[in-house]
Amino acid sequence: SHARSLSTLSTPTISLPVSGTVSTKDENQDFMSVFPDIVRDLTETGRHLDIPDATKWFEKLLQYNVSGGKKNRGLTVVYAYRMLAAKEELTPENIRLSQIMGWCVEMLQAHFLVLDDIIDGSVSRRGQPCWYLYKNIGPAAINDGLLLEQSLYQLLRRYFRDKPYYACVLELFHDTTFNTVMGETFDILASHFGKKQVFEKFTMDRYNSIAKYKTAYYSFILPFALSMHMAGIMDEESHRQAKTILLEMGQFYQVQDDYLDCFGDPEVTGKIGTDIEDGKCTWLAVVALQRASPEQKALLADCYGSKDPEKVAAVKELYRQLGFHSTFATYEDETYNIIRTHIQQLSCGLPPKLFLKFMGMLYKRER
Ligand code: DMA
Ligand code: MG
Ligand code: MG
Repeated sequence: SHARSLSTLSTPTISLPVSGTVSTKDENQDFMSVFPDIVRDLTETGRHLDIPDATKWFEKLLQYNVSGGKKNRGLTVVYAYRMLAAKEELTPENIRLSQIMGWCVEMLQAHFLVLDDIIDGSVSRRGQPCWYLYKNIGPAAINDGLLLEQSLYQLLRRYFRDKPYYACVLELFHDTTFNTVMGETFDILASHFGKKQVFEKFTMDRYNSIAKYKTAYYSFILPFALSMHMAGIMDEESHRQAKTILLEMGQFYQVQDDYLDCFGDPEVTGKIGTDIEDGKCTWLAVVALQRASPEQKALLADCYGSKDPEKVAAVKELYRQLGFHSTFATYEDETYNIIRTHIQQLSCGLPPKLFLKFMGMLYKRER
């Protein structure tokens, strides 16, 4: 077995992170410096050289979609690995492997985003047009989403097939993808995309399930679980305790995402919100329905899920009237404190400091 005692966890010195990210500038640059090699691995290593147009397209796809985000999910893998692995395991080769694993998570994310933006009819992502709008690719971008997904498995095989944790990691990626896609399904079924309102589905329970499946698994549980496997931490109790906290963090993160969709600054978030237009079951919509008077509910029924800019503005105005700026601020403070308390109650030997660091990064995020 590759399990080892958690009492031997090393505690690296922590330098100050760049604001809004999980890592220091150096760690970020280190991580970025691996990306060109990954692109080369996927596009130049003797494969598909007989179909050069496709290879060229693939390279553009990777450049456009994989490396331009906050990279928090990928950096999480590296950061957590550094903190969890035994000191003697922290060789340059192993750190590099954790960076490649981090890029695999970023590729999974790129794959979801390319497809999610088609589904949601979004226009911008990470400060540039959504990929399906690039050169008017349109629905052909579905194929590109599949390409991004498959490339991560090519990388995993290339770098990890001889590792004892290879099978676990493959299963993790597959299960995570399944959960995320089921989450997108549940999200889509609760939205109405121009159909008549079905507000009965807008409950907090449903909302929490959407956030759990579409966001928490791939954004939080996956990166931590990968680093734990790489560090040889296999015991179920540690994975269970980590998962409980990471689910809470994922839901917290999605509430923020919903708030930023409506009230964030697109210059900072890099994306223009579409949740009201799409009639999404968001945290804002669920809370608004809990509080709305009959007249306000009628306004929502009329305006929510419409592409008409005046109706969208009316919904935002209603959110303001219902006091959403302070409701959200209170939610954010309270939830931040609750999750911190749960982190401090970890009893399996995983270092609370690791999780607290991520909470600090999420709190009051603007992008
Ligand atoms: C995104 O949910 C979920 C996945 C799996 C990408 P979302 O549509 O709220 O995300 P965004 O606001 O980034 O489009
Ligand atoms: Mg979306
Ligand atoms: Mg969103």
